Amino acid sequence: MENRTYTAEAEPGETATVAGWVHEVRDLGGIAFLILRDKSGKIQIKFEKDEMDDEIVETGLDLARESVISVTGAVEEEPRAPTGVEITPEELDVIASAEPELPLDPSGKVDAELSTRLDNRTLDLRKEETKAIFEIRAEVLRAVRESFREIGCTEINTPKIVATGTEGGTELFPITYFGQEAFMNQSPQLFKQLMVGSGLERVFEIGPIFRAEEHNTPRHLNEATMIDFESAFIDHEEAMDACERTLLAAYEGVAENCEAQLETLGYDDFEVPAEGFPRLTYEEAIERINATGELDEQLVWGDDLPTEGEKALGDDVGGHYFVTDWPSEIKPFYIQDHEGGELSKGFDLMHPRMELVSGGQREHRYDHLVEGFEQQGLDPAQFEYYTKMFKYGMPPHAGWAYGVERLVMTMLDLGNIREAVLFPRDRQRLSP
Ligand code: ATP
Ligand code: AMO
Repeated sequence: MENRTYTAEAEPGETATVAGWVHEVRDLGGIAFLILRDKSGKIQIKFEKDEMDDEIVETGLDLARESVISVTGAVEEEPRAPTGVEITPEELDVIASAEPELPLDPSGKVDAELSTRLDNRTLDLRKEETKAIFEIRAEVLRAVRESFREIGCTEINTPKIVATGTEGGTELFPITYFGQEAFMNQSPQLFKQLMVGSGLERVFEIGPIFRAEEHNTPRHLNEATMIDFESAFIDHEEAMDACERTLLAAYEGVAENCEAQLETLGYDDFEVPAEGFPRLTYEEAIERINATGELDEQLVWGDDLPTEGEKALGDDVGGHYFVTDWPSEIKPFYIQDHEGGELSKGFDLMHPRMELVSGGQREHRYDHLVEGFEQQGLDPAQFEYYTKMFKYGMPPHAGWAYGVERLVMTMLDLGNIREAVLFPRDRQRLSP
């Protein structure tokens, strides 16, 4: 509709054509109002029954909520209208009528269960609050892309159908690839590393990853979106700097460009985190967790941090923080060790509620890399497509990956990661 005006842009004094959804119809007897909603907001349509074409009045007042219509008429100032302007229709077209019974109420007056909302995302995203979450998610991705460009990254896309896993064998989804065993990719890890050795040097990817997580939690998905970064000639400390900058860029973008959405979600105190996230070593982290007394059993060196431990430490630190110097044995083969081999150059970025990022300096020395495979019980022969490139000049490099949904979930304090994905994939949910 080329002559369509968004409701928010309808100027008093002009004749405008607006189009959208019937949000509400209120019949007060001699006068009736229809609230029309579109992407930009809402506008009041006034029906003065005695002064208007009977057919328009009848059609307008007969409409079921959520029907799609277009209205042409004079825009006038009206202080009693919700937005201060209203339209008196000269033409009203019913473009698509809706059934009177809706599976959920887009006006938000009646709450719906998350599963009902996920089954009816089209209607759910007609609600201001849900729409705001996805507009903010889009801003996060825009801001992150821009910040990558500022540091000279090239955006890449790597395959999602792969021959090997990288992040642990139990979480792989097997598929059949023309009679050959294949998997859905868990992470672009090996491909992004191959690209730092290429002429590109510094790359990022924003794309889907697939993990056959058996458990059903509020913070795990079976299909998630990862923001992966990898750069030649930097170490784990510099990678943490870039990781922090990326998070700050996302928060700054949202603070600057999503004021209306934040207001819709009720955040009048949205804050960009302060620079300089604390960097705790793994050893300090377990000591501090033990000191909180929140765990039934004290952690010992070599334990992974349990969920309750992460929460206790998060409360103690009170903001984002890195955990560094993890025991080598609990980090993957591609992470480089510190001198001596006991500690790794891997790190995690934590939000007080959960892990947001894993990253580290990578093992770029061919012999050490092959040794690492063997220590993890992996067959280096299966990874030859990857390891062989380490024989032809692989620079030192480091990188990391954010889960987009966890970033948005923690930023907006959402209760469930599924609220940050349009069509989540979990143990129960394969469609829509
Ligand atoms: P990663 O990105 O490495 O997966 P993560 O924060 O998801 O990081 P994992 O290392 O995957 O943590 O481990 C899964 C976490 O989920 C563990 O900390 C475990 O305690 C927790 N977990 C497993 N099953 C459940 C469950 N049913 N309910 C709540 N938490 C669970
Ligand atoms: P990791 O496995 O820690 O690291 O994943 C990186 C980040 O991705 C997010 N994430 C998930 N989000 C939702 N549901 C899931 N099932 C899920 N799994 C992971 C988390 C997590 O911190 N290759 C490394 C990264 C690297 O070293 O560059 C990796 O995949 O926010």
